[in-house]
Amino acid sequence: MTPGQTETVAVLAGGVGAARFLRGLLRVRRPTDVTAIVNVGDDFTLHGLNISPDLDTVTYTLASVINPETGWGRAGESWRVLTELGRLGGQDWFQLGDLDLALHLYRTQRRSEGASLSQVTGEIAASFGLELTLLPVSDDQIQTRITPAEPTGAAEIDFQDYFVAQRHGISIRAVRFAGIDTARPAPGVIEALWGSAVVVVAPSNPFVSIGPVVDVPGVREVLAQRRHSVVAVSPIVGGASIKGPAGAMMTELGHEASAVGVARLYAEFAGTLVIDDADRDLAPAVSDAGMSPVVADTIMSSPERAAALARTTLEAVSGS
Ligand code: FO1
Repeated sequence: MTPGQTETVAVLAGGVGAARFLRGLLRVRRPTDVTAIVNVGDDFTLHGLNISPDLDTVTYTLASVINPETGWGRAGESWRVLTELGRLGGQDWFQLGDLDLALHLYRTQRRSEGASLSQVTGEIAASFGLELTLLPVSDDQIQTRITPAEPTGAAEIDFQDYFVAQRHGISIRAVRFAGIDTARPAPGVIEALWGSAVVVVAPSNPFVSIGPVVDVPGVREVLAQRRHSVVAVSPIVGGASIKGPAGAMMTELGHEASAVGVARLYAEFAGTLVIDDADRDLAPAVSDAGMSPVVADTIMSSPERAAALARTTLEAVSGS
């Protein structure tokens, strides 16, 4: 460890759960000591616009402009464009509000000028006054693709078709990240993973949020080499996910929907797992799966509770 490194934290992040964890973390760490490395497997193009839902959820949450009811999109949003689009018979299944649309227009324009996703992400974060380092895991395209359990005509569907259009209400058989084999970590990702005192795997969906981050070539390898200082927070509490389909997905993909199932997925690259008070009895089985369990309140119903969880998470591996 080098001087100045003791406080630094890298966080592997999906959307809503990770954003709330990061909001808590920024109460106990200086923003300039934090790097968030965010999933881009959910990214897609709609109306010709480049949309990066997880990056935007993290940005809006940390900028305190997030819609608190949905956990995505802007607070105080208006919907004039979407309403008119619906009247025209356009695609209105994915709710893009007027303020949110401005961000997608900006990102798309900058990308068409040749800016990378990480450059644009930095510009957007700075425009909101954010001081942490916010990075997409890769500037290359990675697309999460879902195979439904029952053939629906299409063998595979896009992630947002599964998640939003079908309200993740169908059983799935497989998840694949198209393009990931040749994707390169974005500038700064590997450096942050090596250079931070602690790496946190946020309480995000292990398959569709953390999967497309750790499967980018090079990422899992770095984590595995320093797994003693990698700590994950279980997104599964009492056998179900706090939000979204993670619990159902674990069962459908042949895993145990519990903190123990999470431990079996993460043990190769993370040494410690924070599990909820409600799962206290699972601590010995988490240990048997190869991760040191730490029991804490993981329900981030307020920024204060999220800050307490962040502090416990960091202490679990650094004693800080
Ligand atoms: N999720 C929904 O369930 N319905 C939506 O209409 C929707 C719109 C949307 C717009 C912008 C954005 O950044 C996110 C949005 N999300 C919506 C959330 C998002 O698609 C998913 O939560 C993530 O991709 C999963 O992490």
